[in-house]
Amino acid sequence: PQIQSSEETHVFISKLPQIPISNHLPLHTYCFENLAQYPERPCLIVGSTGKTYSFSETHLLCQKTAAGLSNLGVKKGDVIMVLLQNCPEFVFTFIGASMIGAITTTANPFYTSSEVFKQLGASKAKLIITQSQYVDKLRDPGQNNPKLGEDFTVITIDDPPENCLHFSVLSEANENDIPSISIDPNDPVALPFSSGTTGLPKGVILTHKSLITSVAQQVDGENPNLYLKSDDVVLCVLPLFHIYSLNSVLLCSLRAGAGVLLMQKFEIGSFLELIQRHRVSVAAVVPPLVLALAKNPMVDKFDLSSIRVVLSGAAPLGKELEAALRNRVPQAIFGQGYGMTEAGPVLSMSPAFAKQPILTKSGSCGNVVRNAELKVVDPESGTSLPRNQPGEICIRGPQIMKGYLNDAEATANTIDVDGWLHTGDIGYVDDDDNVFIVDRVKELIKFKGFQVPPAELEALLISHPNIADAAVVP
Ligand code: 4UU
Repeated sequence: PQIQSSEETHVFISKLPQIPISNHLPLHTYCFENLAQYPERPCLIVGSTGKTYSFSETHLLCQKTAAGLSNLGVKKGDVIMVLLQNCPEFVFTFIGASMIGAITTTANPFYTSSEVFKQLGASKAKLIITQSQYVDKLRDPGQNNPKLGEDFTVITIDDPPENCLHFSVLSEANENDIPSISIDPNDPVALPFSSGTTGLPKGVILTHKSLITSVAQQVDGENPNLYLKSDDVVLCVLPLFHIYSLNSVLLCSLRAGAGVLLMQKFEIGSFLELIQRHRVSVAAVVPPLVLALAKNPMVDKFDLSSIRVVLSGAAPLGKELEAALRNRVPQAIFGQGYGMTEAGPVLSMSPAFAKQPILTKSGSCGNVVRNAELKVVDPESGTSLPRNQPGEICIRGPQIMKGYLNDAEATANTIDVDGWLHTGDIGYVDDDDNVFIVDRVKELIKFKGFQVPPAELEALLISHPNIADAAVVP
């Protein structure tokens, strides 16, 4: 490969100035840092019941859950698994775990039993928080799988089935029982799983520092890139077990003092009804939801005038669909965010969401976030490319993952010696600093924004006795 001096490297940074970031704090302290300004404002709103938790109630329940986890023997550095649809207990558990220095691995409740056990084994979680309807998946251990009640404990947020505990063991604990521990900014706090650029899903180590940095890059500063206000109601229909919703919806809203409307699943009728009833102002969506909003005839029957921001991400969005959506919710600012679990996750976001908005071009994923560097490299030679030339997007900054869990090789293949994380996405930066994604060089397939690692399908296919070999491509 051609050798480049650093002067020749084309590095792109945000148009917004750098900001000081409080990434020395523990994540929960950072998220609730401004609690005293809005203790009684709604923090979590449960879509299905209308039940609302204020910021102070939410904070107290996180503390109680922290104490409850500690009472059950969860210690600093331990991993717990959250296998839940969106609900308040997800939030109490994730933040509560952070308060005792524990790490949450989030998993999709629709996973098959073997998918859950793979993640359980890799993360070594000893405690699972779930719903009773998913417990059967946890009872069917293969020969070498850990056993419910012996090797791991299960807590359900509803009526606990046999050998399981009820969530009240956590939420009714005494908050004074929280052990005093010290948290280093580089301690892990979240362990989502992602296949990255190749192979099977791996644990992605996100530290207190990485998540605080990513949230701050979005919502902090005099002119936040994603301006959220304490009177905003932010739609949380995307699953919190995926980093997009966990970070850009939940953590950003907690930090900014905005309310979060929790929806368990997407169903067009209740979705529209809840937006109307709770006057949702910020909607974080994925392209299939943009499609529903843009094309479903039911949309006309509801008042969506409260929506001021629509953020789409996790998969490419065509210009035609974007235009159709703009016609449907003309008062809203529309833009994209570009994220990747390993990147903390946000690489770029539309500056149209900023307090002082800058308009972006249709089809773009916005500008690189502040306090970070982005470059585009030739995938063959590794040399960095100037504006308007597509290549592999790389990102560097304190927000990116620490590495993959127990996989130094995959980590080294993703984050190079200079600290650049290679995304496996092909894109370019135009003359106005807009990032455009045009292709993907990694194996990953995306379905509705969810990862489908081809290696996983191949392994499943070749486990069939009549299949000698298989290759899965998008
Ligand atoms: C084209 O999808 C995500 C995270 C998305 C996200 C997070 C916070 C979006 C907005 C936000 O605010 O993570 P993963 O790990 O599931 O998938 C990462 C991959 C990327 O590498 C890219 O291939 O998903 C694809 N992707 C996109 N592609 C993500 N966002 C976009 C996008 N356009 N806007």
